[in-house]
Amino acid sequence: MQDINMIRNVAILGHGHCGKSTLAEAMLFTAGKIKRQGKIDEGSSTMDFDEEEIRRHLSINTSFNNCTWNKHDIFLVDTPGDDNFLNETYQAVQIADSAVFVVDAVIGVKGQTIKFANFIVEKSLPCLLFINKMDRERANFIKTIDEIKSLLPIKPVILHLPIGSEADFKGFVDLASATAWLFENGNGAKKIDIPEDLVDQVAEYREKLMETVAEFDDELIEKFLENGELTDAEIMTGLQAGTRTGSIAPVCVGSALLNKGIAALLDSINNVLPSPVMRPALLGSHPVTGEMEERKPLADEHFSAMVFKTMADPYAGRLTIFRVYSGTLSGDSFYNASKKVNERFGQLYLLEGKEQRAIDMVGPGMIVAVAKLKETTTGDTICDAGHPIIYPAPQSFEPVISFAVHAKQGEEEKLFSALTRILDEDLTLRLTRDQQTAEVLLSGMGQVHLEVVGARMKRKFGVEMELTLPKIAYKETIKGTARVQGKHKKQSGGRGQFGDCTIEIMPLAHGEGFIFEDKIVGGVIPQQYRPAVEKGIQEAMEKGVLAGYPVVDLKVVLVDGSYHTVDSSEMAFKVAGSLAFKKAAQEAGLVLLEPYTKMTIRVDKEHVGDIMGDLNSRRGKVMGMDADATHEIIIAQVPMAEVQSYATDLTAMTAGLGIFTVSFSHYEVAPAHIAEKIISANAQ
Ligand SMILES: Nc1nc2c(ncn2[C@@H]2O[C@H](COP(=O)(O)OP(=O)(O)OP(=O)(O)O)[C@@H](O)[C@H]2O)c(=O)[nH]1
Ligand SMILES: [Mg+2]
Repeated sequence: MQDINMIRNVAILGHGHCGKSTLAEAMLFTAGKIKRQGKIDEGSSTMDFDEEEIRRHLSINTSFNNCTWNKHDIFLVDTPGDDNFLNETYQAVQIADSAVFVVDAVIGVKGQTIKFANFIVEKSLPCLLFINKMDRERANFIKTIDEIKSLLPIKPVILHLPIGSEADFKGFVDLASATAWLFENGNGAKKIDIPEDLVDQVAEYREKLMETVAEFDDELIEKFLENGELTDAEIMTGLQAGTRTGSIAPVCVGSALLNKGIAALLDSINNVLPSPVMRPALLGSHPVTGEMEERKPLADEHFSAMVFKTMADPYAGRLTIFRVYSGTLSGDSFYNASKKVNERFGQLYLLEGKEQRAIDMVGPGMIVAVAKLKETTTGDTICDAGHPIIYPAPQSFEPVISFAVHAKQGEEEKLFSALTRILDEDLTLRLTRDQQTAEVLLSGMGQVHLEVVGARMKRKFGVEMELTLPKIAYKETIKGTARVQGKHKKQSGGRGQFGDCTIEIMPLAHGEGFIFEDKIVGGVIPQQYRPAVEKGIQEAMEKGVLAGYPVVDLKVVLVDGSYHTVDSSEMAFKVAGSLAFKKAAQEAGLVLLEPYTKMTIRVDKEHVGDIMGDLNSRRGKVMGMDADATHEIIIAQVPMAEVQSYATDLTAMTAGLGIFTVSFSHYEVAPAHIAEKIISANAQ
């Protein structure tokens, strides 16, 4: 078991396409873990190995790898930057000890950048900033730093100052040691004198660095105020203290694609970011007594770990991935405190891109996989049987978009069994059945998310699914009251049919359903036929009168009728009931009810006006406003029909910054012009 002080567990985060996977690749290559630096654009990346990732040139799943740099074991967690896979990123933030936050020097800070920076702050993750793509045209280091300062809840402090930019990006000055480095072919760098034209700037930024880091240590601040200087070692002490408390984020620079600045970044990971031991002890509860307990991130603590991901591996079967928080695990079983069972396991693995490496023992800070567990699922705490503990499961996002799923003829069963297995892997997917429309709905984080699920099922299980916008479950109800006679009479030779009933109908409050009251006196309709009347009414209600949607929330009173000793039958009374109902509903007047969703939309102040205006144009009603530390939260009720593509629309309106949740709220009468459209569409 290696020294835990030498472990770094780092999530790589940042805006979509900013170069996270390329950076992971460059780090693995620089550290000698891989022989060749693969490329996203050539589909040869170690971290984006999934077929869909290769096809789409983006990360879909969090992927894992590790390398050794200067005797430190660095565990890398490469997260997706696209909103469709937001939950993967969110889970990663919850199990990492620190982050490398990548910002693209060309596009700077965008909505999504802010969103991920908020994750880091929310979870108190110490982080380094890496300004990437310095080699690209229009790369602008200082502008990017200014944007970070003004837009992100992270305080940057420049550690590496670039030498040159765009095609001329050739090195950096390490401000902590006041040394300049020129990139060489391969991954090395050569020490040079600080270029003439940078001398003043270096002095200025080094002074800023000292001033900033001195704050985090009483001794340092005293020394700095007295001497106006700190030694290199003192700068490092202050830098570590400030970074590990999340107060500052040291800035490194480079080009992941050209493998420039990567060795220096790895050095900074080792020198500045915390080991698992430096992270706070984790709090959980005893599964039986419920009492709070804590586990220190030490090897000689009782074993505890959090299962944060489950995935289907084509070779290894179901892989369960967990992060160890305390103690060590070897042998062949652990206790699953969440499920209250002992579970046996086989080989322990480290995940290395698409490959797995067998290991014998694991300890704090490590991200580990085991295959083919029976009981354990995502969110479970696994631990030492003698010292059980349950940690709060990582938080997940709720799905925000739903599509109707259709199978190919005859493949329904195959499709749904495949979907069930995919659901096991992906906690942001939901499969539900809409009772009214009889459609099966697949809900997820975005359209691309669901398309990827489709592609994955086709590849893994050889089954195809088609997704369509779901039908909206409108309903109908009545406005007034009516008293109507329904008579069904047929005489065509032989035995005829005769049923006759008079009903009164009246509206009930929303959500009250259907009430049937039998007020027949003197047996004008014999007892045995009366349930048939009710049945006929209910069938007519289900079929709808106005536009084919079920009629709800009304009361029917059966008040009168007549019968024929020979020709009456249950069937005839059912028809009479149905006729009476249709006529009565029309007389009472019908309206269309439409489903409303409840939405909470979290955006920055700047976008609140736009979002409100847009909600208004979607016939939404703002029910209230709230705010958290950094954002405004709009709570609204909006017709379901108006927000079927809200995930895409909100991303467009807020440049990716907005987050929302959506759930069913209630039914409301649709305005006449909307109802007319729906009715005429259904009449065609
Ligand atoms: N010029 C240049 N291009 C880069 C650099 N780093 C990444 N790229 C390119 O940027 C694109 C996106 O790179 P990825 O590594 O997939 O970015 P990512 O952040 O992992 O993307 P997602 O995981 O999809 O969010 C690819 O075309 C890379 O080749 C860089 O330092 N310089
Ligand atoms: Mg990626």
